[in-house]
Amino acid sequence: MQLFNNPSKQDWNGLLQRPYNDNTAVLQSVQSILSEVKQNGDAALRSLALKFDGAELKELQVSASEIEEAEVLLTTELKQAIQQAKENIFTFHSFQMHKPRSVETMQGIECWRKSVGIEKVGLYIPGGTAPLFSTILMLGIPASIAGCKEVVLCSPCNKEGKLHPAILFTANLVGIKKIFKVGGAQAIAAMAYGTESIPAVYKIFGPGNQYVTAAKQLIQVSGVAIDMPAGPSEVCVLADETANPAFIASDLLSQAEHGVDSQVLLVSTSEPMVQKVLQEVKKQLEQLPRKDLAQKALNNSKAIVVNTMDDAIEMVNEYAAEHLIVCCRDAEVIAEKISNAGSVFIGNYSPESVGDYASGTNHTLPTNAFARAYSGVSVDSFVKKITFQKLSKDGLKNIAQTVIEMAEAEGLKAHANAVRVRISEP
Ligand code: HSO
Ligand code: ZN
Repeated sequence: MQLFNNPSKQDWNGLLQRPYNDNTAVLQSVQSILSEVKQNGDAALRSLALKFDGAELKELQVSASEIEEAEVLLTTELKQAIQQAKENIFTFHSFQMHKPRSVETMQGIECWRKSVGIEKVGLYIPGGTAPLFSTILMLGIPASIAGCKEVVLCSPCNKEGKLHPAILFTANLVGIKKIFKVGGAQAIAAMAYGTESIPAVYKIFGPGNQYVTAAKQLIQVSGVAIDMPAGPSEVCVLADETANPAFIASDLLSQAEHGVDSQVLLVSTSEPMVQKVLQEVKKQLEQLPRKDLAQKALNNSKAIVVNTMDDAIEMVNEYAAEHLIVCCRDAEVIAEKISNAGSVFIGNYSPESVGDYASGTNHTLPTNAFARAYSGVSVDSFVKKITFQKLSKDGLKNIAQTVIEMAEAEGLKAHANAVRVRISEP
């Protein structure tokens, strides 16, 4: 980690930049995969599974017996942990559902808005170096609370044509019936266009590598929505001299172990604290099985010391982290001043990993400074909101002049007439 001491404000912008990633080459190769799947459907998926996953697949869909087998392969402790996480995530997300409330804007004019679940959604769960079955909880639970009727899950299989048992167990636990052994850009294409066995969906969710991300970017032109623009995962820790260096180091490392392109930032008002954290990072890193990955991520990471807490807060708001951990005196007061972040973890006993797995909040969050304008995934992401209105004859009379006046001023006579014909009715 590189240390920066009191950089001038002019340099902040440069310091806080995420590394630029030119993905034009990726977009091109992904485009050809999308066309292949669009044209050849399941046959394309089978040949791509052979090419990229080394698997020869008869059936793309996971069978009921494979799900049963998966359950036996997991320890009781892991199943209980997943169950506990499910309950907490369910509790937190069910609070996001609200009954429609109707309002009378003028006498006789009633308006309301109702959330309706997106009928068909697709979830992408990466395989790769770590099978992120926790993401199934984060997407599958809000989808079911929202009332999505069809939930499709795609994830890449191994050479034996199998998905990780924890993926199958978790998907089954949250009621996902259609699970397919398809990964990468081809999975996104399949869920966007539909194939003989994979239904087309209206919105696609989930993290993935640069191919998956590029595919999600491209399929939007066909009218399929996506959860949010994605970039590598990141954490920012804001710490003063009261923080615990070992705790902070563990948080920085839990982000760094995700992948070589993970982003880690430490902002502090105390240089001695930063020095202690850097020592601790070295020490703890040695114990990690994924230390090579984590080390690479740390090489691109920064620790910045600033003079005042006000500057520190301004800096973390400018960075707009996916995860922000506040380890400071009066952490709660500081957290109130945060205007840009995906999810905030307050105080010394709120590590990011509890939010990653089990406290209840969602871990699908905006990266790459998108937290300035985007929210993380929630039940809202799985619904669209439809507005309704009902006017009585008197209600229409009450608003008639307003509408006629405006319609005529816009030169739209037919609009005015739609009101006139009704109020002039005997
Ligand atoms: N930190 C990741 C989520 C995750 N962590 C899954 C562990 N498993 C992105 O928020
Ligand atoms: Zn994580």
